[in-house]
Amino acid sequence: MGQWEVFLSPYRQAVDELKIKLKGMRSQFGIMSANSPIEFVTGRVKPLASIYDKSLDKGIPFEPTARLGNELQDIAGVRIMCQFVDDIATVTELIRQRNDMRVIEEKDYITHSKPSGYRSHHMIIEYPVETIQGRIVVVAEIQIRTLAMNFWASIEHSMNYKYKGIFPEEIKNRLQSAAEAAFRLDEEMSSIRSEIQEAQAYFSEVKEATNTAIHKSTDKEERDK
Ligand code: 0O2
Ligand code: 0O2
Repeated sequence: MGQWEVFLSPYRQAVDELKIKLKGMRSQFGIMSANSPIEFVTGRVKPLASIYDKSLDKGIPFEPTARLGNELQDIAGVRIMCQFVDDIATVTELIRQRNDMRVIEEKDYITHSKPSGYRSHHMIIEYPVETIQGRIVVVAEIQIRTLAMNFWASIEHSMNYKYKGIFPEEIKNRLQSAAEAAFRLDEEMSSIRSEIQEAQAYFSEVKEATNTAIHKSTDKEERDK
């Protein structure tokens, strides 16, 4: 196994474990028949080419060392998507209260959006992974954002590839106004939150009742055969 594979292996384990744990929070809300503040969770280990670019930007030697792991805080990254802006505070509080990770820094790009228009709440955590060589504490980044913020960030991220971060003025302005439009959408959705959640609860009750009815009728058919 190459040096980079050995270096990245605890980060891969951290991403896999964090995804399971955060998705687990979502199912726990489901079991309690409560609306989940988590809509979905994704995660990735930063590709080597991006680690290379970022280490160059930050002036850190591109070597698989503890320094690189501590200074590039998003080698392990998970992203939590929420339906409503208020859910972000609920999720951050749930993460702060956990005993299996330690929050070392938070960046509130929701109150203070980036000049690009980017909004998200970032939490930098220390997360211990148990390996055959003992415990390794890795630094990981959790990004928490609404579906609308995620939509904007995904589009802007892919355009960044095309323009390599240097957008023509017109595109830059349009992206900034699109970010504001996404935020207004979040505010509109928040204002009808209770109606939306009632409809969602009704929808899942109907779905569950239909599933139960289908199970009962197929079980009966099986028995009658
Ligand atoms: P399910 O069956 O959709 O409920 P993975 O290893 O597959 O769990 P990975 O490799 O990070 O995760 O995949 P990806 O594509 O990043 O997506 C992770 C989860 O986010 C998957 O759900 C996707 O279905 C879900 N997802 C991605 N985009 C959207 C979206 O726009 N809306 C919603 N609601 N979900 C999305 P699960 O949990 O793996 O399984
Ligand atoms: P990718 O491709 O998403 O993995 P700093 O605090 O400035 O020293 P850093 O790590 O640059 O360090 O911090 P920042 O800006 O808090 O978080 C970086 C990550 O946030 C980025 O990762 C993006 O995922 C996201 N992000 C930050 N600003 C923007 C933005 O303007 N647009 C979009 N789409 N995403 C943003 P990377 O490294 O870009 O990589």
